[in-house]
Amino acid sequence: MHVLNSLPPHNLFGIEEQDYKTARIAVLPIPYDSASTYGPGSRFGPDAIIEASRYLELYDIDTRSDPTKLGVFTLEQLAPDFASPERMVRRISKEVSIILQDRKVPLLLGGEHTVAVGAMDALSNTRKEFTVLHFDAHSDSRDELYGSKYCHACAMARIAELHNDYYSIGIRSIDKDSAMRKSNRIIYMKAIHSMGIKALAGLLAMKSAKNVYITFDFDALDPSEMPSTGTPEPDGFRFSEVMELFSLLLPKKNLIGMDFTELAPMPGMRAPDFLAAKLIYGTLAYAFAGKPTKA
Ligand SMILES: [Mn+2]
Repeated sequence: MHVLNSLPPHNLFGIEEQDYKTARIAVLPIPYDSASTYGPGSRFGPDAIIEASRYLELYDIDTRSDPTKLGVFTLEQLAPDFASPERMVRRISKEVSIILQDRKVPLLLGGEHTVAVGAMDALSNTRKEFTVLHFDAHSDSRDELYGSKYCHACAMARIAELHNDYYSIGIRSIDKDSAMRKSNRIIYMKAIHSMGIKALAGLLAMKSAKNVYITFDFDALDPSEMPSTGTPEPDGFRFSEVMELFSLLLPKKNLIGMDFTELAPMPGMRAPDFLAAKLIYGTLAYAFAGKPTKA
């Protein structure tokens, strides 16, 4: 039965009629945060993003488009596996493989950053050439933490084992061993401040493959705009800087998948949840709807 005057349905962007068959983007909500160390709560992230996204204006001013017209289908939430993070990663990999076989672009809503490892496992099986663009305050490059190789602080170490074409962008917290390795795959926030967003876009456009995968930890953003993360770190990206970067970079690239992780919503605080939803919307607009219009 259809309720007259109902609120938007509870899916990403509150889309009235979802159709998996024709959808280009498949959204997989993963309420999983079992391996967090400092502040848990990112298991509530997918719900908070979806809730906020229902109230988003779907017309994007900058690209003069409505990216939901691509077809965005929100799948059921993936049940967490509490037995082991390794099994959870395998479960995610299986789901993402199905999405890829169905020729859709996976969009994962975390949950903690570990969920990205599952996506990477599935993508590396496709043998496609692609570059991972990793946005984060933390390098997440520890081999293990507290005896676990599958924790959120080890996500990039695992991803790098599966796929070594990646850039970690916006880093401002790193363990000594990882820093000493002096990887040219790490782009520190300090360097970004001095080169500026346009130069960063140029650098990434040049250095990355045509296909890109975005793994976006919300703590890449400055805590003043994005306080709702388990491990906030000062001096991050502004929302507008990320959008500018994506507007310059993504129209030149082919976005093959993405995950947005580590939003740990704070009760009563709606702005960060809304920002997260809008950032995802903007990513789709620039990646799929085309070039921004001149200001
Ligand atoms: Mn992080």
